[in-house]
Amino acid sequence: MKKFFVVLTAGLLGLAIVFTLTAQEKKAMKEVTITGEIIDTKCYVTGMMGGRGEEHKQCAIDCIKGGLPVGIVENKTDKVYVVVARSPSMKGANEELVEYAAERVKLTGNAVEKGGQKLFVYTKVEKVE
Ligand SMILES: [Cu+2]
Repeated sequence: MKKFFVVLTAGLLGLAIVFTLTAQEKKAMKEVTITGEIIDTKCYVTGMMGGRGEEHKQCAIDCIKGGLPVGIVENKTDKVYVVVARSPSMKGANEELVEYAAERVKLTGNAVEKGGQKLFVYTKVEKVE
């Protein structure tokens, strides 16, 4: 009986959380796929060595390996997202995405915006040929 109440309480709590999500948060939970270039956000915003593209590729590799936040510039909109992995570990996306530095990829996941910060929480990456 005690177990039943624990399960019931957990269920109600879950429902309460679902119903308190704002419309914007619900939209952010929808999985989308975006296409864009993998960048290191520091060089992109400072324009260091051009900040993106083929001429900046080695710099992007070094910066992403070094731990600078990895991002994506969406092709269609030029919006920039800092990219993080959905994985439950505390690891960032740098280790996985460094091989795509300055390349075009498709990222699947959730685009989230809060306090002016755009974040893309991805579950899948594919190279665009
Ligand atoms: Cu760089």
